[in-house]
Amino acid sequence: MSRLILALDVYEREKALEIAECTAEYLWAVKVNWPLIIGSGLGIITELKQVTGLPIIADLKLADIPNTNKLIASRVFEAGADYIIAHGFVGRDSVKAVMELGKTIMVVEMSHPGAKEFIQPVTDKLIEMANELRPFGVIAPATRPERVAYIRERLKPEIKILTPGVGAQGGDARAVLKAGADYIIVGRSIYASENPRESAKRLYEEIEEV
Ligand code: OMP
Repeated sequence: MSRLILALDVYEREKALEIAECTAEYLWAVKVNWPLIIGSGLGIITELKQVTGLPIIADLKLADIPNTNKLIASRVFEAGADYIIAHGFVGRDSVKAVMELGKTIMVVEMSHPGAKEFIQPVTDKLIEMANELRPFGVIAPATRPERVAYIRERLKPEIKILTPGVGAQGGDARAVLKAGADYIIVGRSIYASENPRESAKRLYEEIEEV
């Protein structure tokens, strides 16, 4: 099974469906973020599921009070999302509100340089929270394989690690999988390349034997 997740951060419905369809063979899942939802509406989740037959991850990075998280998550799961990404720093009640409705992925550390300011200092606490709540998985930075190894050592083995930051943000796919990631999340290196299908295939082959 593939360990590649496509971050489909385009606005346009047709473009999104076309890229998803031609890369699906090399993917484990498709991740939908705000740009696509803003550009094409929530129905794109349903359509992507039909076209690819793959799990859909709704990357909303929910970070609100439990009731608002619940109001948002219920509609997004209804639209066909298989997983929702939620922030952990808002507290366990907010994460639980999403987990009660469906499979959840919790952010424990982010991939951009600014993540060092506020998120990385509390990663240990977020790992503890994840170990207690047992979400499907956590988000950790492909840009810092040493942090992925650190998180893997402390996280319950059944909790998956999904890592964005490969390619456009500088992360190396093989290095982060060797450090303990279960999946890599890749956006621009696939959807903004000349040939998205070829780029997805190359990445798929690159990580096949890691
Ligand atoms: P590229 O940098 O274009 O490969 O896209 C990365 C994708 O992963 C985007 O959809 C980001 O919003 C997302 N992402 C990060 O880049 N860093 C994080 O720390 C967390 C995420 C995420 O939750 O997926």
